[in-house]
Formats: sequence, structure tokens, C-alpha cells
Amino acid sequence: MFTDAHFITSCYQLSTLPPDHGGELIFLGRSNVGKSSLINKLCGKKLLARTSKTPGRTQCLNVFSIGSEARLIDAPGYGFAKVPLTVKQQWQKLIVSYCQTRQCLRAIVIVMDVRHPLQPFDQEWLSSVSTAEIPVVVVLNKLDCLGRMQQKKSMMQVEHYCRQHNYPVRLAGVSCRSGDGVDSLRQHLKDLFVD
Ligand SMILES: Nc1nc2c(ncn2[C@@H]2O[C@H](COP(=O)(O)OP(=O)(O)OP(=O)(O)O)[C@@H](O)[C@H]2O)c(=O)[nH]1
Ligand SMILES: [Mg+2]
Repeated sequence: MFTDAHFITSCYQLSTLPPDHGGELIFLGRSNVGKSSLINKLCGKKLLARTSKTPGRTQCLNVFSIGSEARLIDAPGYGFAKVPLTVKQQWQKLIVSYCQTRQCLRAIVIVMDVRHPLQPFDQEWLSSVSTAEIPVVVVLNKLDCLGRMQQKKSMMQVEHYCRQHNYPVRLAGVSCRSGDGVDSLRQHLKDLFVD
């Protein structure tokens, strides 16, 4: 499924999204946490979604098909200071209305940097999407930047936070650089399309 990925379209408004059937996953998270890198890694294609060292790379909803009836949506990062406020508000509105109205949405994937998870914007987004009926998967990326002990500490911190707030999220740790954890995350995401 993830091996046959290609770019379909870039959307600045919901009306230009592909027809609302089949299944979709959307990837959310602060700027620069590696949302686009994760999509590339899951699909085994380095240049599928554009990535950048400079935050604010992804500026609209980029849609990738993975097979005939499944799609991945790469979203702009939230909380990046250098993007003008009006633009950030547009992005937020677009993402929120996507999450609230998209019938074919199978799960929301929230990507965080394992070195500093649960930043204020992460907490806000977790709170707003965890009330929906849609499964939420929290992915802690950049495992390669921490030693084992610190990775574990960060995972436990997020686990504890979500339990405390009654967010029924699934937690995964990955590194888009080393490939750690990517196979098992891919398998889990596949299952979400089938359920
Ligand atoms: N060390 C390390 N760097 C990573 C990893 N994943 C992504 N990066 C780097 O992080 C930077 C940002 O990656 P992107 O995938 O563009 O991040 P994004 O979340 O899509 O960013 P926006 O589109 O700006 O919201 C790039 O320089 C990537 O090479 C990882 O697992 N480990
Ligand atoms: Mg991006």
C-alpha cells in the first residue's frame, strides 16, 4: 500500500480536495518536527513530500495517494513564529475544518520532536482533536537525536500526559533518519485503513 505513493494535488481550500471517499490520514505537528520526512519514509520515497531545514516549508494541504483508495495528507506546521498571523490563522482554519468535516478521515497523526514533546501548541491540538471520533496517533520523531534513556523518558512523559487527560491516543517512536520504528508504525497505519 505505502509502496505505490505519488503526489496528487496541493489544496488551499477544502473544496479542491479529491472526492471524499476511500480513506485518508492527516499528518499534523509543529513546524520542522518532520511531518513531510515521515510521509517520505513511510512511502520509501525521499522526494515525495518536500522537506526543509527551514520551518514553514509545507504551506497547504498536500495530498498523496497510496493505492487507489487511500491518501496521506501533509499539513502545514503549526506554531511557527515567522509566518504572518493571518496566514497561520488560515492554515489553522483549513486544518480544523478538514478534521471536522472530512468523512474519509481514518486517523489524525500528530508528530512531535522527541526532544521536546507536548509544547503548548501540541497540547492545544491534542485537546481539540482527541474529542473527535477519529483515532489519534502520536508519533515522537527524531529518536536518533536522543539516547535510549532519554527516548524512554520522553515516551513516558507523553503517555502519562495522555492518560491524565483521557486522550485515547496510540503512541509511536520513530526516526526518519535511521528508520527506527518506521516499519511498525506503517503496519499500524495500514490497519487503520482496513478497520
Ligand atoms: N535528526 C533527524 N532529523 C530529522 C528527522 N526527521 C526529519 N528531520 C529533519 O528535520 C527537518 C524538518 O523536516 P520536515 O520533514 O521538512 O519537517 P515538517 O514537519 O514537514 O516541517 P514544515 O513543513 O515546515 O511544517 C529537516 O531538516 C529534516 O531532515 C529525524 O528523524 N532525525
Ligand atoms: Mg512539511
